[in-house]
Amino acid sequence: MPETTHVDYSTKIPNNVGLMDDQRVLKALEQWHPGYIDWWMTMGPEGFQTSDVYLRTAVSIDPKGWAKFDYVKMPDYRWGILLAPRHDGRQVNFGAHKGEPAWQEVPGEYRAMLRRLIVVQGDTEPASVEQQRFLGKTAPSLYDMRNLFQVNVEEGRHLWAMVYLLHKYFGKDGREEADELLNRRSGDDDKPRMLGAFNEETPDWLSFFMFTFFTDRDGKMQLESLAQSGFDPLSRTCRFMLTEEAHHMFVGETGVGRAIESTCLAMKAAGIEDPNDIEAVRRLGVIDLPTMQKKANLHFSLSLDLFGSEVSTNAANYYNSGVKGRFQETRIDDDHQLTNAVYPVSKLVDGRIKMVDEPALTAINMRLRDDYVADCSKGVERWNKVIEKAGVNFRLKLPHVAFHRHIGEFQNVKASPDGEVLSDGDWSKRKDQWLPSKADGDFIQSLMAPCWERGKFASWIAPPKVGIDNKGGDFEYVKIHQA
Ligand code: BYC
Ligand code: FE
Ligand code: FE
Repeated sequence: MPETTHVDYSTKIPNNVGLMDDQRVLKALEQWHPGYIDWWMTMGPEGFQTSDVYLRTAVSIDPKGWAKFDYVKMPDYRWGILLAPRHDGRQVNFGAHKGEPAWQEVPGEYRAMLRRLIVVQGDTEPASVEQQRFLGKTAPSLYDMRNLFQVNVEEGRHLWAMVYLLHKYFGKDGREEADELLNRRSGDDDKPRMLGAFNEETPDWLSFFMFTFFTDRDGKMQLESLAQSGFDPLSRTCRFMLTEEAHHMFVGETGVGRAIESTCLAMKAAGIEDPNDIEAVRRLGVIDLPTMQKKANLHFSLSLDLFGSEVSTNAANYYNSGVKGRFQETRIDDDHQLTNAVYPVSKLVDGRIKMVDEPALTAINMRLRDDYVADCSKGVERWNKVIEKAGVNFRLKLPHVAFHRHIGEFQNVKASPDGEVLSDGDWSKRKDQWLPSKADGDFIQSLMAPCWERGKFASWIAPPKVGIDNKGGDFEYVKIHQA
């Protein structure tokens, strides 16, 4: 069967890539499948594998109406391989090969590079599921629990998307990499996940929402850049992943937004005017706004590290080779080769943070990070609208890009959220004002009691404006049958 917009459900692995006629890859994936299920059962959402969850499953790649909703037990979810439609005549749109037909096979000279990018992308997907595996137990509502599980199964599908590329285009070493993707573990001392942020804990629901807002948004930016790839199968698979990614960021933005709303309403009802009166606010069973700011500081800075170094020859090579482009590459008005162009990069010069022009080719990571920061800012402004509307005098803001960094230009400096360079001593004294302290974590943990009654929401989070799939907030999004 040729590639279609319809998804073939007759094979064990739903797909629109004609797996029926590609027995070699079908067999390889069928062999990988039990290991995946084993991973899902041991590292996936703990305690809910037998529950019925109201999930969306992709049934088509038609942008209008690609998903259907129904109750599914997560281990029975139909993880499929879905690529966006092929565009006839698509070209490599940037770099040294600009104007050549897009590649349907992996160019030999870029094989190692492409494999590396696909493995890094693939590694983040199961990592996030591992990080979130205990959260079901403290879900603030059935609605939120369902959203967590929706994100989890889709990250599982994103792993499948990368594993398909490895099996189909990278032969024996691709199969080995696919196996390794099931062997690494988030936070493990011996076999950690590849990128920093994916070895951190997601200890509570506020972190989960911040993670889906900030870190899934890095996912969006990276997928957008890979969707520009001259390697067409990678481009197409990333394009479809992006349709799912929108929901993940929705979960994050509305999750934090609802927590803010609950806090502001409780403050108003109790007549608390000072948002910094943390003790008084916490006594109301809601999370104070300064603590939300600290969590945002943490997750934003960890996510900035995911863009790599501001100045990177790796990034220049990816771009020049045509394997990884810029955000919305084809909409940018320039030569798409960047032979003589420069781009301003924030750097540490003589102990001061300054903008310095660098060759645009080596500043590709910086540019993507700038696009990311702009996207984050818009979301933060929407949170500020919630605060403003409630009449509370407080504003959230993104910390400076030099704050709390572990990768790139600022990894060896200590800076405040305002971008002031600090001595180690000053940093140690003040860091608990800017990052969640142990006491903050303990307080948030104290609010993380499960709230699983239909239509009920934990005190610290407001109900959503609308439910999922036109259902109300009181719909039974998860029928819990605990194992
Ligand atoms: N942690 O030239 P450099 C998602 C390494 S999230 C550890 O500065 P480069 C999702 C780097 O690998 C999106 N190591 O950076 C979200 C290199 O090592 P080698 C995931 C790091 O290579 C939520 C060395 O440092 N997708 O989808 O230009 C839930 C020098 O690297 C880190 C991608 O990331 C780090 N943070 O860029 C679920 C896209 N940063 O090669 C899913 C694919 C750098 O010297 N990946 N290093 O051994 C890439 O495009 C690039 O690998 C990076 C790094 C952007 C990550
Ligand atoms: Fe993903
Ligand atoms: Fe995601």
